[in-house]
Amino acid sequence: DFVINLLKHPTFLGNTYTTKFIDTTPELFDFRARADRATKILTYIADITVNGHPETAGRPKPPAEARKPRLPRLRSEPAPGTRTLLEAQGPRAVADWMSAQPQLLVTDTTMRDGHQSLLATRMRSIDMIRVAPAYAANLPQLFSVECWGGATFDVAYRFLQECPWQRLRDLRERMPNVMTQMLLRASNGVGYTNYPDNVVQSFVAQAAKTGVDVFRVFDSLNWVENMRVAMDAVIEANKVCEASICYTGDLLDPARAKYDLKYYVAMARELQAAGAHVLGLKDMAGLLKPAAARILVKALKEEVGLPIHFHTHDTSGIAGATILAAAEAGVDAVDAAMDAFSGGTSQPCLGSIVEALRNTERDTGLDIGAIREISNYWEGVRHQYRAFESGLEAPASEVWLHEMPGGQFTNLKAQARSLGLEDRWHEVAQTYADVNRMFGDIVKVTPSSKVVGDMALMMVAQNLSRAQVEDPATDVAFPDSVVDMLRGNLGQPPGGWPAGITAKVLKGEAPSTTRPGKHLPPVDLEAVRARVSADLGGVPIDDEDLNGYLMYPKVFMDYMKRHLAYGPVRTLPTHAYLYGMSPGEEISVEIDPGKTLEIRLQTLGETTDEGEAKVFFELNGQPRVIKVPNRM
Ligand code: BTN
Ligand code: 3PY
Ligand code: ZN
Repeated sequence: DFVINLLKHPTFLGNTYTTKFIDTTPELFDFRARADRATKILTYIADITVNGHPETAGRPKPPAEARKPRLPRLRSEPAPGTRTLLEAQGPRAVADWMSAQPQLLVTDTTMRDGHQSLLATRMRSIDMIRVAPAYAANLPQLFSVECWGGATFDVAYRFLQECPWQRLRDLRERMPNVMTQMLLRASNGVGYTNYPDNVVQSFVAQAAKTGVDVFRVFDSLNWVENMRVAMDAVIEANKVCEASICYTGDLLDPARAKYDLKYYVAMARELQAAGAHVLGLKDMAGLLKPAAARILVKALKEEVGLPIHFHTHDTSGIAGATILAAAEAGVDAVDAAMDAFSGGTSQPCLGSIVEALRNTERDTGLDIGAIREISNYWEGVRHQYRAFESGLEAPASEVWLHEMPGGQFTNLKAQARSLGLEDRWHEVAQTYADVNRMFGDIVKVTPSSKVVGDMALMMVAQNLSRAQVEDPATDVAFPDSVVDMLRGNLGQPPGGWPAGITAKVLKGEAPSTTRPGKHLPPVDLEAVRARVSADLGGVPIDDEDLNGYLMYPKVFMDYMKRHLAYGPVRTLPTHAYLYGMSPGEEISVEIDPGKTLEIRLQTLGETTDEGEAKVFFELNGQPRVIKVPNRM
């Protein structure tokens, strides 16, 4: 029957989301798998209408007027842009073109880091796809649109019940002239652990094929050795390899000598030698100060000669100043988020950067009117996700204490809240800094940042100080992620792992110091494909699915099982997806190109003694009744 209780299971912002009920009751899906797609979608709407979406329960609601963000009008046919150049002349030509431009080139991060950093990565594909033609038509001078990778891959399957590959395909089709960009965690792919080399290679090849043009590749410990497999795969695919230095520490602070100018220049040279087309300068926490940016950008330009693409976060509130300083020092491209998705833990404000540089040597040439229209659309979109706002109210210089990446900050705060540690947040921040020093002062970015966060939360929860943790006489149960990292499974930081803490965590086991991918046996891709297909009752598994499974086996399987039950829910408007419908409301749902469902919710019926609620719809003018369990 219909008594499926997925909505009752706990969902967390972290990686602990499970769908046990599905796993333990697979036969429930046989019934729904046979239902047609319209029935599946109606069932989803009915269920959300009656029971609410688990992720919005108890969270603030969007304002009533926020249902229909207004799309900009298309000003012209898409003019040739960076993608046109890449397709015609290849990635080296793109890099040379970048270096030759006087204007500051701009990447819009709204569709990836913007919502990853402000809305826990919850933006749905439909909200991106609808506005993509406006980017192509009205902002063809953008360097790129960052719209894929990082946490978006996992969250799409896990929380949004949609296929990340389809998002990419749809965006690519609607933005044929501007380069798409993704964030790739090198050997960690878009996951939290090192994958076998052939999995990384397969993933990159598929991403290139489906539609990624620029790959920003980084390693969470700045270990170039661990970046080569991913970089080579990008180069092999003839796409732009933007190999990145992660910025940490403080260039101007003699007490943080580990990450000094020499360190960054040497790493940049290594990346250049490894074949990078563009040098990424990835300041994931927003730590680079304006004066340091001037020195660093100038040195990298002089010593390396690759075009430089600068990425930062505005957690401190002064990242805009750093961008302007970097622009003065000759940086070639910068990241910014559309105004409505900027500031705070996200990127600095795109429109304001454009205005600040207008009529200067670095004038971006972007149309501010077009930016405002697109940002107004994003403003309406953001309102719909009010349930996922972090409530961060002001800039915080504390970022220079803890050095948390913008994408981790709100997540860790939510994790702290779920552990009852919210009122001890400043202790968490201090402990995060202590843990960093205990691990030898490392780069903190996914996944190394998650390890530091896990350790810090554990210490605050158990009232453990760094001294106690390091004391061989105190017994400490270290989080699995810490054991894994000190075993060498994320790779090596500059200078290696500190011997004392490593010995204590590993209890004498010898750590590995070689590249993890060297020991991981290759995966038999076709065998995996056959097994996954069989486990799903013979559903065909295409290359995109296979690569999704390889990154996140369990998340992918759970997604597929829900997909068989609920159909293409990605096509629902966001308000209906998150809140269901109200009596009298009508929506259009394009489940396939040209195949549109007109759905009207008539009334909500009573709940029977068996606990089933009847929901009365009109589907393309025909009455339909759907029964769902009332769990409220
Ligand atoms: C999530 O839980 O965050 C995403 C999965 C949504 C599952 C949907 S919610 C409505 C429908 N009824 C269920 O019991 N599960 C699906
Ligand atoms: C990610 O890896 O998702 C990041 O955003 C790192 O900055
Ligand atoms: Zn970022």
